Amino acid sequence: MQKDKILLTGALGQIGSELSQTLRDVYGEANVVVSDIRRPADLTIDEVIFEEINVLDTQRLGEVIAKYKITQIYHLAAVLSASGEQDPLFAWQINMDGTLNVLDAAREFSLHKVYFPSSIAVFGKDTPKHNTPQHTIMNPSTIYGISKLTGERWCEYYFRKYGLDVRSLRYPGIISYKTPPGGGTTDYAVDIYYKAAEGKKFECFLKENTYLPMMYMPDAIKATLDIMNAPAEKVKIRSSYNITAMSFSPKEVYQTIQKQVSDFKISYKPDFRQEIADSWPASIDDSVARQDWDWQPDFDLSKMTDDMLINLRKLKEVLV
Ligand code: AKB
Repeated sequence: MQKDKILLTGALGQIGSELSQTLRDVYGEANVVVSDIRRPADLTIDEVIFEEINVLDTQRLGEVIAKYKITQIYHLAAVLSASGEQDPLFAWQINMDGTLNVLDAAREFSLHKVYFPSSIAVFGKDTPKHNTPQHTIMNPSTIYGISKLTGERWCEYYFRKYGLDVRSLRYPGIISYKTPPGGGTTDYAVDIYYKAAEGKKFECFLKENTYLPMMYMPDAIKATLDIMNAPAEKVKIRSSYNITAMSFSPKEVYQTIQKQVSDFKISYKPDFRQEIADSWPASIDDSVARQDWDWQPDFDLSKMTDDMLINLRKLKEVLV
């Protein structure tokens, strides 16, 4: 049997940085090609196979697929919700044209599988806010949400029309101590831990009672590998699956951190991201993913907080 060769686009982002390491551990370093729009200055060449790819450049994408005989793509390159609102046309181009270029290349080169990350941003103000079901009214209001929902529709279309094995998850906010997120509405939930570990005050850009669905990075990586490795007949939804692990507000995560960092201080200064957060679900029903391919998260808010603070403190000691 041919060994899988994996290409990640947008691999230097929050999820890509950790997912690429896990994929390299699982599939072997020689079988994972990491790509992003620019090569990072601090990359040691022998460690990682890195290729510069702008996902808008179809020729370059094809060259890399052919060069390494790629069989699977994890297409992570995207502009997130808050950044997308600053330059909607650019976000649309990267998120939409980039996705279509990847789907089309996957068809042209007969790839085995494609992974497309979607988001809770596909839901909007008309969506039921609590325990948002798998199938419901969507109507997203951000360009990020609109592009992710359209991407989901294209994924299902490519599956039905061309038999392309596309799999996808609607990520909630992802929290990690390794790589910071960039340009999202849920980014506060990462930053708050960094500030607490650094002994600094935290100013939150969302109101204290804004509940959003969230997940710790190890669960996000586990969910991604679980769906990609599930037998094809178990993956019944070919647009994208709801997944979640917890739901909390800024006040609740602050209070959980404060149990360990008693002098930690927070203040609130909501900005344009409040409107985005208000249009998203407060909590998600992921029972379909649990039923279809046995999805089950390991971390809740308190377990994640313990792990985040332990690791951020260790990192701080290393840096001091
Ligand atoms: C964002 O906030 O834009 C992302 C997401 C929920 O997809 N973290």
